[in-house]
Amino acid sequence: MSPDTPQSSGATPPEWVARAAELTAQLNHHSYAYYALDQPSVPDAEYDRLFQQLQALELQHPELITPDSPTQRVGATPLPFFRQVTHAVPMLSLGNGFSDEDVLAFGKRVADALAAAAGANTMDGNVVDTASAPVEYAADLKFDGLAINLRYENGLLVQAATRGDGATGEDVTANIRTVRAIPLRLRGDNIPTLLDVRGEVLMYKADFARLNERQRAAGLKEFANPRNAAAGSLRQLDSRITAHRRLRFFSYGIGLLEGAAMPDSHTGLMDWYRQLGLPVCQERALVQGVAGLLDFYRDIGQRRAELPYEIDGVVYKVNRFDQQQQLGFVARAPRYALAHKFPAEEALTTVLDIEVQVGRTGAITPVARLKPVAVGGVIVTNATLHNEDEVRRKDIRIGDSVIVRRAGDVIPEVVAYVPEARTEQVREFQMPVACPVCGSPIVRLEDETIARCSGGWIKCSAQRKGGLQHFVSRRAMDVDGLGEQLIDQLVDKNLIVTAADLYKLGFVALAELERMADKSAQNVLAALEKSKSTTLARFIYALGIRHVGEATAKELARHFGSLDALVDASELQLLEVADVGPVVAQSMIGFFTDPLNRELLEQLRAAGVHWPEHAAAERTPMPLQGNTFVLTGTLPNLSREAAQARIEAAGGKVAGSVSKKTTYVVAGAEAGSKLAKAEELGITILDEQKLIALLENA
Ligand code: I6G
Repeated sequence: MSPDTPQSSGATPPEWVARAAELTAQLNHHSYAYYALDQPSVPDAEYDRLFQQLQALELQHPELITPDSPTQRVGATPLPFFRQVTHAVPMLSLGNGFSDEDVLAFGKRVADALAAAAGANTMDGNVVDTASAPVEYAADLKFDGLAINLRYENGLLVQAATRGDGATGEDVTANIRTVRAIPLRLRGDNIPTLLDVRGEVLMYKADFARLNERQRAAGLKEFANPRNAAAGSLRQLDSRITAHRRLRFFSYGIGLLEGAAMPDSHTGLMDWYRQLGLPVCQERALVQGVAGLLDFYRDIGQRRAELPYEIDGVVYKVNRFDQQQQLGFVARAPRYALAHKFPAEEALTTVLDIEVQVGRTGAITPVARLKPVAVGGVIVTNATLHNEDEVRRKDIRIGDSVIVRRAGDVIPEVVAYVPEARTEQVREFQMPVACPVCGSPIVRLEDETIARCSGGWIKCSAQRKGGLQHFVSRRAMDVDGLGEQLIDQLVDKNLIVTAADLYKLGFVALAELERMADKSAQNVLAALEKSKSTTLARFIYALGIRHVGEATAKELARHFGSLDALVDASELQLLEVADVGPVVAQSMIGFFTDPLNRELLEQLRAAGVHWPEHAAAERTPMPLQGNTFVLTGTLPNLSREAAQARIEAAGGKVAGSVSKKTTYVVAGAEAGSKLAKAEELGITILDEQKLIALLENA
């Protein structure tokens, strides 16, 4: 009988004991490779297959079950409450810094204190030169998660506790055991008899998005951010729920240690943790002096949005433990460490009103007017509420206290209201029945979430302005210097109605606009002239046809080769294009059969807008057609634009985010969350060399 297929119970055959041990070792190794080394060793399906084999063996022979068996992560029964745990060594908090000056002051305090300590140790007691060698610091990320203490006895995880007030926390062992990133048994030979590992439990952004998707589908409340989701998951009395929440863990500190030698530095400790199989974040650096700290802060700040998890700053620690000891503590924070915070990406403020904005396609977007608040270093006064359903789902009302979020370059959004702060005075938002700009009825089709102004661009100046802004935008006709305020003035003064009118503008009309110097007017005219020489793809995209984004426009240009062929295409011909489905095809037919749009095309061509054309029949075969690429990180030789151009020239598409539809992810140096997601989805990853080989062999 094969040990893979247990058939009967009774005395445990020795080969099954061996097989269970082997499966446990294999599964633990795969988890270690995935979470601690960040190098998945098998696809998820293979892990699941081995896991099921072990489960089957253990079911047949429960005596095979060991406390570190991967099958024993999830407990069967919910806890009645969390027990209190007193930390053997208090869990500290860190002093915070918010500016370069704070870091300089920290660096000076450290250098002075170390110099004084060195002086006290010299025979004559004179303070040594503080400016001699710069202090060596370990710089790490400050994760936006929850601090945890993991206790290992003789290598076995026996307890996990939250930080609580630093002295006493809650026993969350059952939940922590479900976190696959946390080893149930330490690896290697140098196993201490007792070790308290300090670190942070967190949720990756992609896992958070998936969790909220599931919550939404199940009609459950969504979590405001990954930190809340991680906290909510860890504070479950039923560990079976935690097990479905994909939490992660990074180690960064130590409490009690017995039965093994203490490393002599923070970086030494992190290296030892990695050998023990504990996950340690690799986005860290050993730097010299304050200049090194600030470089690290700036580098991480630039890449923050790309990281797969949220951080709220970076942490600096004097690297050598003997120096840490010399520096000691002030209040309950170590004098040898500093948390250098990034400007918060979330802030609390009040909704003063909810108004609606009209977009270029007539889409009506509710926008919260906010009491001004600093978020991510910028003062925010408006935040999008996306659509009417979102306002209802999040139950945001006028007068509410709300959490506002602004991450990277994205438009600020209202995340949630604060229930405890809600008063009787709040008012519900009412979707207007008429467009606030042109007065046309607002309509919402049955199967659409978006309500729209029915005025179209002829009646509605908001749609006109939006359409014109899109027409001149960088990825469309790329007219430099023609910004939102200029377009607003030109439309409001009735100087332009359609995009073709832009090319009829003269110097006098432009120079008479507010805040428009003669030189700027000349520049705008020159930019308009330059924009006349364009590509068919840009031109199609610039028209702002609903559902025709940049990628579809490129596909259409490639497929039809000329504007006339596209304008005259039937629905069936349009459907032949890779990117085009019935909705897009209908939208294009609607656009091109409208006589006003036909006239616009003629006027634009008459104004001199032109592009190279080729006959549809001349199209070359497209070897990478149907393949979607995502580019992440910096490639050694090819710029992002060059890589994209070569992929597209071979018929491939380049998308901005990784999904199940992605065929390849091209990863360069410092690739971030996209690479992690690709690995998670099992998508083929190419480096520059492999990409070039693929292009050349295509
Ligand atoms: O949030 C943290 C990130 C990294 C830390 C931390 C750390 O050390 C590298 N260290 C401590 C002591 C605390 N938080 C409280």
